Amino acid sequence: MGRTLNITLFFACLLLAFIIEVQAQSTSFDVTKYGAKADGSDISEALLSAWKEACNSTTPSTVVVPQGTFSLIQATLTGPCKAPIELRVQGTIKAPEDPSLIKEGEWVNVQYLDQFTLSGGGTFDGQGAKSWGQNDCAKTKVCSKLPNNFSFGFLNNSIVRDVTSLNSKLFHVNVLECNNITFSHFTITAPETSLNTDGIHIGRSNGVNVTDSTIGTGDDCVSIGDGAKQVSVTGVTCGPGHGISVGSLGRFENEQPVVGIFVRNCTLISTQNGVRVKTWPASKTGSATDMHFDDIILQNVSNPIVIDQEYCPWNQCTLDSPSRVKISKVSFNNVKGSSATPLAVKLVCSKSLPCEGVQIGDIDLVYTGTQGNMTSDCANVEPTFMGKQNPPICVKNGTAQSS
Ligand SMILES: *[C@@H]1O[C@H](CO)[C@@H](O)[C@H](O)[C@H]1NC(C)=O
Ligand SMILES: *[C@@H]1O[C@H](CO)[C@@H](O)[C@H](O)[C@H]1NC(C)=O
Ligand SMILES: *[C@@H]1O[C@H](CO)[C@@H](O)[C@H](O)[C@H]1NC(C)=O
Ligand SMILES: *[C@@H]1O[C@H](CO)[C@@H](O)[C@H](O)[C@H]1NC(C)=O
Ligand SMILES: *[C@@H]1O[C@H](CO)[C@@H](O)[C@H](O)[C@H]1NC(C)=O
Ligand SMILES: *[C@@H]1O[C@H](CO)[C@@H](O)[C@H](O)[C@H]1NC(C)=O
Ligand SMILES: *[C@@H]1O[C@H](CO)[C@@H](O)[C@H](O)[C@H]1NC(C)=O
Ligand SMILES: *[C@@H]1O[C@H](CO)[C@@H](O)[C@H](O)[C@H]1NC(C)=O
Ligand SMILES: CC(=O)N[C@H]1CO[C@H](CO)[C@@H](O)[C@@H]1O
Repeated sequence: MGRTLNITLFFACLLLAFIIEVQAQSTSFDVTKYGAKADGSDISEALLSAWKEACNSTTPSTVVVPQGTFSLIQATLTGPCKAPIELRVQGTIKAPEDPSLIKEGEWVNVQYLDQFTLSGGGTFDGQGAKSWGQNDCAKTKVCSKLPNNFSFGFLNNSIVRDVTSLNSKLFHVNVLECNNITFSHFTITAPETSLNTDGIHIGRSNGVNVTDSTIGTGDDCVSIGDGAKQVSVTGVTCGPGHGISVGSLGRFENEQPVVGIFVRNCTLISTQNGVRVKTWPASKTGSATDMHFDDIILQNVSNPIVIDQEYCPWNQCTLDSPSRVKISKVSFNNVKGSSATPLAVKLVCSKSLPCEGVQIGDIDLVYTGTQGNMTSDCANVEPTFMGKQNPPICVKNGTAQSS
């Protein structure tokens, strides 16, 4: 009996040792062995060669960009690969200053992979400062084709951690058609004046977590587009920028529903909005449901809590007909901090499809300015209330207003 156990134990240990050995044996592919030099010359080819060999490896592999500053014109890293693959960036990778050099789509494209990891503590520098000047597409509707920093497309079970994205030319990160992807300890930095540099944009994906990250940018911190399902944003600090947004929705035909958005324990500092759901008026049909905003701290935020179904920046649309995007099951709970404008809460829903199942829990805001008392603006919504609200929300008398 004891002997059998011993033998079993022996084999178990052997197996464990073997597993540990295999895991540790991630084969390393260093780009400098493929001709990459930290001297300003383009490493596109070296990176691609290292990637192709790593991707063909039948055991887990790691492509390493070591310490140093490397120049990269463009990279498209495509799978499927034969085993899990990691891109470990320890140094800094710089984009060309001139955006016209980036020919096909995004600057760094990672696509069609299962078990991909991006890590290493390094920095991707989009060198966007020059592009922002050229890009006034928010105002003019004419969006020049500037590249995003990153596109993560068609990835399953993947992780992006411990990297920094600096000064992207357009969106920092575009997440499209991914299943189970986590961004953790991810840092995004760009100035408030950089137009349309959304931090992380998530669309048509199922299972996206953004945790313990810091995002400062000129547009939305995290924006959640159509077809986003089961998205968790936790422990994220935003600012400057436009806050955490679902939408805008309803602008295009055949948008997929948004389902299951959980924004928890986030801090927004000096952002234009706090937590927001926005849809276009006179819109195409769509829906957004099961969206929850809990434990949010706001400092000097201009519009702390927003549902806006008349979202129409720069007068690009008419307000004649209402939004046809149905919003339901939304909750705001334990939201506290300071509002930089007196209109602290705006819940303006569609006349043709009023919001349903809106729950308001504890809201504790203070207005830091001098233009009167804090107010709320409500339309086509009848929230249920729990706990305490300051300002009072959707009450016709008292300090709050309703339109
Ligand atoms: C991929 O690896 C196999 C061995 O596992 C090798 O025979 C083949 O040539 C490699 N293909 C490429 C494109 O490197
Ligand atoms: C990702 O998962 C989807 C859904 O299961 C599957 O269709 C697709 O082939 C997977 N992609 C990769 C690269 O494994
Ligand atoms: C995503 O993760 C869930 C839970 O771990 C798993 O059941 C599902 O198969 C994963 N999706 C893909 C496409 O791998
Ligand atoms: C995201 O976080 C939630 C809650 O912490 C967890 O249930 C889920 O499995 C996570 N998804 C991924 C893709 O890691
Ligand atoms: C909330 O997020 C902060 C980071 O902003 C983190 O330090 C803290 O542990 C988180 N708290 C909980 C309860 O998750
Ligand atoms: C408040 O936020 C605005 C941006 O909306 C910023 O310009 C201003 O400096 C901030 N004030 C403080 C005291 O942080
Ligand atoms: C602000 O609220 C206080 C107390 O509710 C009220 O006395 C005062 O008139 C209000 N001020 C303005 C400008 O509405
Ligand atoms: C609300 O105010 C209006 C006039 O401003 C008044 O007629 C009405 O009785 C008030 N309702 C309540 C519930 O105080
Ligand atoms: C150059 C390019 O492909 N830009 C795309 C970046 O991502 C945005 C949003 O997903 C697209 O609208 C652009 O076409």
